[in-house]
Parts: sequence; C-alpha cells; structure tokens
Amino acid sequence: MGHIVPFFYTKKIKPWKTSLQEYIHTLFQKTDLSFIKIIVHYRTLIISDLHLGAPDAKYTQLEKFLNQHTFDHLILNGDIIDGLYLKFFNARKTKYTHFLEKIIQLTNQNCKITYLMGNHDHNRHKKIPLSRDLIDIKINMMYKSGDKTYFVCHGQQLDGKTPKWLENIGFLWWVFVYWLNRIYNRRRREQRFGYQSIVSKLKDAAKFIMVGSPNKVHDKIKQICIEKKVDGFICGHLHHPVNMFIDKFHYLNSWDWVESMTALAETPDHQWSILHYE
Ligand SMILES: [Mn+2]
Repeated sequence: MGHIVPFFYTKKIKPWKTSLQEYIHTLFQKTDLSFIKIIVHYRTLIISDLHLGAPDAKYTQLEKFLNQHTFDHLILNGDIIDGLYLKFFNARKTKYTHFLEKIIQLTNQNCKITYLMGNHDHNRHKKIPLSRDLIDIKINMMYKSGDKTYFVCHGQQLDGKTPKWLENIGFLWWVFVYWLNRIYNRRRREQRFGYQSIVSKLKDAAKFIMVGSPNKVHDKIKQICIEKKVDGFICGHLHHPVNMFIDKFHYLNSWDWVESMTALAETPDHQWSILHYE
C-alpha cells in the first residue's frame, strides 16, 4: 500500500527552491544555539554533597549550573568539602579553594549564602578562606517559604551513631568504590556504553544499613517535624532526590553533585522543584 499524498505535495517544486529549503534546514541543524542563555531566577537554591577535594567532584558542571541561574539565597547544605578525603590524601587543595572563592564572589551580587555543616565537612571551614562575615555557617536552620516553615539540615541527624574508627574504615571503602566506579565507567565509555553507577547501588545499601528502610527514614523525618513544629524537612546526605509529602509534612532532598548533579529550587512564589544539570 502506498502512502496517501496530499495534493499540494504532488505539485512539482522548482529545483532551486528545494535546494534552498535544504540549505536553510541544514543551516538550522548546524547552528549552535547554546549561546542563547535562558536565565531563570529563583528565590533560593539548595545544593548539597559537593564533596570538593574528592576526585569525583564536578567543579566545571557546578560552575556552569550556577551561571545558568540567578538566585537571592544559596544554601550549601553540607558535605561541601570532603574533609576526610583531604585528611587522608591532602590533595587538590588549590582547586577547591579556588572554587569556594568563586562561590563567595556571589555575595558581591547581593546573594546571601548559608553553609550548613555536613558529616564530611569536619570543621574544615576553619582552614579555608570562608569568612563568617560573608557566609553564614551553622549546623541547621529554619527556613521560611511563604506561610510554611522548613527545618533544613544536611541529614546526618537521621543516622545512627557511628564510632570514629568505623567512619574511617567506611571512608576508605568508599574511596575504593569510587575508584572502581571510575575505572568501570571508563571501560564502558570506550565500548560506547552509557554511564552505569556502581556507587549509587552500594550507597543505597549502605544508607539502608546506616539509617534504615525508607519507611524508617520517613518516620524519623515526621518525628523531627513534630518536635521542631515545622511544616517540612529539607536535607541531602541520602544521595536520593525527593519531593514528597509524608502525611502533611513536605520532605525535600537535594541529591548530590558527585553523581547526579541536582539542586532544590524555590521560585519567588514558593514552588519547589528538583533541577538537573544537563
Ligand atoms: Mn553526608
């Protein structure tokens, strides 16, 4: 069966016309329109788990992402610096210091910056050029979004207590896993396969052991919301994106900048969403 061709297509088009059409078509296909920047303005942007200092930190992508948006308030919600990595390997200091300086420069554009300490930050802010005059550094905060109040913290508050020695062994295990993940994915790239994360699967398992099942996590979050008398809970740490309600409590998780490259964003009219770097 042949195709039914509308009568106007059957009309013969002059050869010069078709070649001009083709030329315009290819011109549009070849034109790189990425220079057109669509800048979206947000009231607040929340990013967490950057793990600066570790080899998997996404400096360039994060810098591009921050340039793609404008915002009045940036909340660095913990694990910004991988203190344990720096303690054990003491490397890449210049790279992360330089990057933090760039983040601090945002304050020149009237952007407020809050730094909430995560379990990997380990008081490293004392040794890096972070001025408390420019950046508000604390453990957690209350955040007002319209008529709702959120309790914001990195999320280590959800973990059980871990002894220091276990923390150090765990850290070295993750260094190994990330290394393995890099090698595995380099091979996959060579064979033209897509990215497949060994890390995220093992992280899920580890968080399950450390924090408990998702239901347990939700119970803890609910309990914190009741204790703090808030409407919602915002964290990172669990390396999972979340924008959901646990009963009447709004739970948001910003995921990370090691693998997923995501942020939580609040529009000026207090709508929350998860942004992905592309
Ligand atoms: Mn963490």
